[in-house]
Amino acid sequence: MRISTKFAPRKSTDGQPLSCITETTLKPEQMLELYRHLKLTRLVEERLVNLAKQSKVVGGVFRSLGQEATAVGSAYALGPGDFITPLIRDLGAVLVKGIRPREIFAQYMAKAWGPSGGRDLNIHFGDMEKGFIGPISHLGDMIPVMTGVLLAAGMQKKKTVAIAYIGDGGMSTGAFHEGINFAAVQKLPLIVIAEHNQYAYSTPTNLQTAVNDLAEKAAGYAVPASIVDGNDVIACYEVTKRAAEFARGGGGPVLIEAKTYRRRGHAEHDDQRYVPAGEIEWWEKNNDPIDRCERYLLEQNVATKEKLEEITADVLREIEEDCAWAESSPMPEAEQAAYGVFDNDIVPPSFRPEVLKN
Ligand SMILES: Cc1ncc(C[n+]2csc(CCOP(=O)(O)OP(=O)(O)O)c2C)c(N)n1
Repeated sequence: MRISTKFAPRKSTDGQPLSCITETTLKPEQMLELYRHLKLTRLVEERLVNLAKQSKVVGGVFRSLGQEATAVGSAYALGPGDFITPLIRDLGAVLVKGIRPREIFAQYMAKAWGPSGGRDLNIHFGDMEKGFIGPISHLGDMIPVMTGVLLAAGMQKKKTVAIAYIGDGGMSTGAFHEGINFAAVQKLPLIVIAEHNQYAYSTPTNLQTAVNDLAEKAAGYAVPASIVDGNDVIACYEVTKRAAEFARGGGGPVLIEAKTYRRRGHAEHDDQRYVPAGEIEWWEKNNDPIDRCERYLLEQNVATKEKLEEITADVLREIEEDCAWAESSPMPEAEQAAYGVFDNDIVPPSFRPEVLKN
């Protein structure tokens, strides 16, 4: 089965860092929206790191530094009724789906007003109305879960498309293979975004799978595959948009391998001593998704430097406001702990997290 490389990383001829592909149907205002989401993702994560250093975060902080474009560009290609199930590395997709930074801050701090009311952490929550299925595991299990969601949607005659994100490590688990096989047999409209970010915790990809391109695995299930430059937000959008049209039209699942790089460790506690010297610095200097998007917007006269600064200032204002809101939330009361664990409907209104009350 052929792997499409139409949106795969291009080689730079002049040694200059690349910007983004120019073949796009996106309008200038949509490109600026993508840029805003990229900045929001990075700066929300930076704020989370600061909160962790102040001992305000419960549990680890997981970053998508250097690979934000994969989550943002792909999620942006979905319609409002479509679903995602993200990994901890896909905060960008969660924000694109309309989750507010205040929810993320409150959730990471295990506050009573967070979406899970302090019962779980980071992005371990969901929002069915916004099409966000909370992850139960990073390692493959969400592929069969999303397959079930799509099976149910099909039975209800809905034209729903869904993205399940998976890492290079997660793709070596049994759950991944069972899930994609079932989706292929049932011709379900599932888009699997395989984030090839080079490391699974501390294990480099070549030590846990023998294929060079994760896209090769799709052939085992007769699933069409594409390789995309995961650091080009426009390419990620375009390749996912095509996959969504194909899947919605009855073509069945699609696998997209996004070539990218994880610049931080598995979580902030990880000192990355297993990474060869100079590797992270190379990616930071030559292949940062936000730098590339900025260059593109300036080259294509979509925005001026001042406009981009204005967007960043607005993002920072939102973060400031939302972080203050989350910090002002109380911690959950002990007697609330058992409510909502199995069924949100039985949570008395006064016990519901502030963000879920309206
Ligand atoms: C059964 C199980 N074993 C181990 C872990 C710990 N764990 C969480 S993510 C992860 C590595 C995932 O790597 P990859 O799929 O490449 O995704 P990435 O973190 O690079 O985005 C590990 C070992 C877990 N959550 N569940």
